[in-house]
Amino acid sequence: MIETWRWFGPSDSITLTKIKQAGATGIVTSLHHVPTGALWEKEEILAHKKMIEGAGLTWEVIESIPVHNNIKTRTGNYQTLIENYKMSIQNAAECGVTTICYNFMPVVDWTRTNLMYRLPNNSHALRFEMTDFAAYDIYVLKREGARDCYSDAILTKAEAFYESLDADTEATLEKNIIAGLPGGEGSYTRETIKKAIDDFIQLGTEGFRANLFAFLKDVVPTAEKYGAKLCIHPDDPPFSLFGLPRVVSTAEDARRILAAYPSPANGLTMCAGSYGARGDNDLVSMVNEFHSRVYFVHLRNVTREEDGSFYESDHLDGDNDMVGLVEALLNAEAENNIKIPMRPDHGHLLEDELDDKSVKPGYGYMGRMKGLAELRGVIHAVSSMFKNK
Ligand code: DNO
Repeated sequence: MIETWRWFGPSDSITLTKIKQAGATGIVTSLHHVPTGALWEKEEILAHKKMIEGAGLTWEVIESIPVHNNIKTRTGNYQTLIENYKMSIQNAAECGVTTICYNFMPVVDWTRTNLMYRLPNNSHALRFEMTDFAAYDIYVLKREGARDCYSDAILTKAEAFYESLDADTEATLEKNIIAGLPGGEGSYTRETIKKAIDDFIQLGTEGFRANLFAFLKDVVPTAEKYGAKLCIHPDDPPFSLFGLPRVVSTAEDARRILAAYPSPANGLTMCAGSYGARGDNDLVSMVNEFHSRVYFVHLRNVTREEDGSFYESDHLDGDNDMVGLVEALLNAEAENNIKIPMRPDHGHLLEDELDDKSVKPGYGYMGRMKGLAELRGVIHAVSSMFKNK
């Protein structure tokens, strides 16, 4: 596997030098300064690549070329945006960056309710708490029909939680949910998110899926022609939020995406933490089934709770079988004669960085370095067991 690290560009306080010292050889990044929907110019791509290579690293994966909401809903200027997307793929591939991650989540990108969930050892993790989300949806956003989306048990807890909520905590909860997290798309106010939810909700699940498949039909031929590999990132979390349709949450969703446009250019990102937030997604069997089309991996673990809530555990802890997953990925590499870029996805906020305001939620240095080191150990151990077989 290729050890990579997500870098947010020249303004990232975790510099390329630090990344190299953490032991990663590859970079995962995007042109974060280019607005969603705009064309990625070759000059910009090459300038970014030069910085990375100047530090002795390689640009392994673009995460992401974001897909504009108008493409997801197929409204407004979506045809122009698709032309830009195709040209961006071509430009990236012609500059030698061929693995492109993207997502097709409606309205909000990855979502958490609590960015400072204290663990027993006093480090902090990211958490999605169903009760808090429901309280926001029902009582703060006051979305029509919101109550129908939750169980009676959650409704009762959400009401009590909302009653106990002070203004500051409510503002933080709102910011966490709708203002956008690092590397995520979409930042909303209460008014703009309501409008976006209305636009997407009326598509329904199959309508939204049809839009994803139409997008694949639009862009996969370009990727194929220029030797690029698209890899769709799953929904995070992998279940409906705000009553919105979700189409990249389960093994069956992934199966349908690959079948919708069977081409080596149409692949998957195995985000272990996203797919793994559902107990019915067996990550090992998913990698075994989709092995030739997994082009990028996020290695992260979660501890799930009964009601759908979860928090991000240590990389080797939690409910997903990380060692089994690494073994399946190494098998996939051997079988297809490829190297798959992996990145330690997120990390806990540790004492040393607690007061550092430049640290992005989930993307500190220490926590990710710890994750990478642990995962590196697993990769080495499992690989050497392969060799000794
Ligand atoms: C969160 C990330 C997401 C991801 C995008 C992919 O940490 O996994 O922001 O990059 O959803 O398009």
